[in-house]
Amino acid sequence: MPEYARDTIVAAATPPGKGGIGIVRISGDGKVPQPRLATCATIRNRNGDELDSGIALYFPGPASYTGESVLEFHGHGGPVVVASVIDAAVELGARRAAPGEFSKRAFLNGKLDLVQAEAIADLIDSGTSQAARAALRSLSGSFSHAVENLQQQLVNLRLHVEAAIDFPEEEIDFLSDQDLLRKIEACGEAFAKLRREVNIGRVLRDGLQLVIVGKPNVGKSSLLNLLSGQDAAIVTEVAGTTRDIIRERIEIDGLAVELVDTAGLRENPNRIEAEGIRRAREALKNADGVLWIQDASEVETGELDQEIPGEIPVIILRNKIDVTGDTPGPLKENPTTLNVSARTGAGIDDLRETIRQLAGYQDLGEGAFTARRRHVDAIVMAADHFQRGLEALEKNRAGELLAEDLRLSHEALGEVTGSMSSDDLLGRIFSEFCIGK
Ligand SMILES: Nc1nc2c(ncn2[C@@H]2O[C@H](COP(=O)(O)OP(=O)(O)OP(=O)(O)O)[C@@H](O)[C@H]2O)c(=O)[nH]1
Ligand SMILES: [Mg+2]
Repeated sequence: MPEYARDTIVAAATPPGKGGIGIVRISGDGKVPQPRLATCATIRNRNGDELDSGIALYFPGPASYTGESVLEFHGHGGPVVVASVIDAAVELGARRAAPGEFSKRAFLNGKLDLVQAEAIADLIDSGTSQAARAALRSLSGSFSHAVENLQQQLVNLRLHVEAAIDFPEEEIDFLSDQDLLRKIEACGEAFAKLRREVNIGRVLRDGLQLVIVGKPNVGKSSLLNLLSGQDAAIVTEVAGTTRDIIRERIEIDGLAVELVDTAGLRENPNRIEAEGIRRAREALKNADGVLWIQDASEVETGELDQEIPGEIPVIILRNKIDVTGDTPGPLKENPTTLNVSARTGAGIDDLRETIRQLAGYQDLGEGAFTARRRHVDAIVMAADHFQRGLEALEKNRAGELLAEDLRLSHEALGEVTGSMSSDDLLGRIFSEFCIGK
């Protein structure tokens, strides 16, 4: 685990600006009031000049947020007062804390793992009540436990394999070892479950990014406007109206959704439209789902299929059914197809329901926790190593290769909780925190 300089740091723990109270937090060493007792205090600078009066709270380490001794001064919440208290602490030898430095110390002192530290930032940033609840669950360790359980399973599996390799004089047939096969199967299931949960967790944190695509004039911008309840995008009967990417954040039952309206995809566009189409393709790469709008009154040629990356779920919307007279709502599955009208709003409630299902989080109910893309990446990498190990076992009966892949898989999971982490990664994570947290 990386080391850090154990100097004393200071920062305002309350936001800049005016407020009822302003809290200055100091972490390090020093002479202090009675532990965990609100003590009336006057803050003076080195010359004895009075700066503010309020309450001092002392948390002796290691039972504190950072794991070090922490002193908090709760004074008046004005930017000048707070700054003068911080200046006085700096005069006395404290250093101004970098963003997230208190949380980073908490991590380095083993008070929190990385997932929990990130959950603090996510809780502060959460945009919906669902996201806040899920961040709290990550903070309380639900996510970390799931990762650690899987790591433990991988270790058991590896011990099993290595014990077998250690007796090379015996002919080992891994594939007929029922106990081993059971352990492998359990790991595979745990990976599948964790991947599902972490994908949902990422959507809860970042919102579901839905990209609206289709040919020009099919009603993409009309749908964006309808779902967002705003006149966000220009709608005209001219094909090729939208050129820029237009993003609107909406909420469906506590689920944050970012709708992305794009230029209609077609052959031989003019130059401006061509740039819009390039951007539409770019947006598709980061999509969690695609709303593919078709004109119900026209025959769809289906060439858009090639534009949409294979693994992204697609909802096909046959729009303008007010013209064709089709029945609104679900038409078929695989791919999910719905009849709608962006003009009358017919079938739009069914669309909302379909989007909710796409996010999948209601299946998890109270179990959902927040996750970040870096967690998803690490878990996918761990699952890939595991898979590769299994293939080696099946193809070459190579226990050694499996053991090595299990080790790599375990290591990749360690990046999630931070048991394996670099200074670089920590720097990136904590620099996104606010100062004073
Ligand atoms: N009758 C009917 N007309 C619709 C419906 N949805 C959109 N339109 C009309 O279709 C035309 C094109 O709508 P837009 O929302 O601009 O379509 P678009 O797909 O964003 O078009 P581009 O930005 O040019 O690619 C407009 O005249 C809309 O009023 C619908 O459900 N029913
Ligand atoms: Mg448009």
